[in-house]
Amino acid sequence: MKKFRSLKNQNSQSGMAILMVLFFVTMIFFLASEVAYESTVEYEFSYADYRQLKAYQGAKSAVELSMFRIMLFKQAQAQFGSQIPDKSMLDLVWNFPLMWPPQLPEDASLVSKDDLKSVMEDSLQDTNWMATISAEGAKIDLNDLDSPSEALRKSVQKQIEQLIKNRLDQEDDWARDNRNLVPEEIVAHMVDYVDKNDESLIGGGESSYYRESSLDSSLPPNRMFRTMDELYLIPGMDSVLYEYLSPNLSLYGIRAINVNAASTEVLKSIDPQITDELAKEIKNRINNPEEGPFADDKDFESFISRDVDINSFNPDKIPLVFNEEAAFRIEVTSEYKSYVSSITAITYDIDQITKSLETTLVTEANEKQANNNTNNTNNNNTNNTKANNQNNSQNNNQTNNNQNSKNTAKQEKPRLVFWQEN
Ligand SMILES: [Ca+2]
Repeated sequence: MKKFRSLKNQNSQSGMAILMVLFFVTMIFFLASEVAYESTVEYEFSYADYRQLKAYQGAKSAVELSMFRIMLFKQAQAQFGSQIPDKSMLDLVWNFPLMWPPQLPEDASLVSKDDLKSVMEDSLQDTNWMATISAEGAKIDLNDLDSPSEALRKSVQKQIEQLIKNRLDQEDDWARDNRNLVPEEIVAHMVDYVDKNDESLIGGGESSYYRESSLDSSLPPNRMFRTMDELYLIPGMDSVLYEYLSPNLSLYGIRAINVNAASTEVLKSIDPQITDELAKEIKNRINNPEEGPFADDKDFESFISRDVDINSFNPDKIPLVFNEEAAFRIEVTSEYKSYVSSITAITYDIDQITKSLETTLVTEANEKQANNNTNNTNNNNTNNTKANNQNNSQNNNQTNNNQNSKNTAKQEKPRLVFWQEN
């Protein structure tokens, strides 16, 4: 009986042990599957992060490469600019779009294809990207509405007015919907937005035009535009006008217009004498490989003189430049396993732009001085000669300065003034 009881005890103990083992095994399976699930989820998440990061790093390296191309262009311009008959040849260093992996034309030789293959095999770059560089100086700088140069201030004002007038002429439906729109008034609000005073150009206090806006107490801010979207705050602005204006405007202009890179709309805004047809001819001439971009203002004027009265051309004295691009917009889109990253960056040659503005201001001061001299006329010819001599020597100094700056090779990386990631 005692033996039977101990056997029964033994049985129940081993039953308990089996239960315990089963319990632990189940627990371990449960924990293991949980951990496995957690790690799969974490792996998926980190793999997604990894792919996004790869796409982003691809975009960043494409921006670096684009900045390197701009630096090479500046160096080549400083070193060989004066020796090359056609300076625009150097533009090829920056202006063709670059993509990775590189695409060879169909008829490329087998050797080039093999070379490319071996380069790609050696490369650590496994993202696909496309990088374009465009001339930011081909756009009208909105912040020049408050430029220290009166000529530049007035000319930019006139240019934006002309842009809006051209739009009204071209788009009948839009003009019908906006028949009360006065281009001069909208541009006056833009000037009020940036100039330091509180008196509107079209009369009354500036803030009275912002009464309906919920931000009225702080508007206009009397400072430079910080983002293009601030244009939406301007009274009279709508999305149609914004979409039309913004591609032709910039916040990082070069205090002049680069004619060789300007859009049709910007060309037409220089002078109403430039029609759609003439703007098209100008673009054709620039893109024609046999003739190429305009070398200087003489070349440009002789080309347009067939259709335009040169004596009355560019009445607002908009500073025009031809081979002096100093601000570049870099746009990059990179892709890695369906993850996409885009970066827009703008580089700015502050020295060159400062010099360009300085030249405009000196010319303006000289012209004012010359006008004063003419008004004071003949009774003091000696003074006139003296003043003219002074002006000439100032001009000479200016020219020397410009030449010195051209001779100094730009070794440093271009300066970034704008960076946007998407
Ligand atoms: Ca103001």
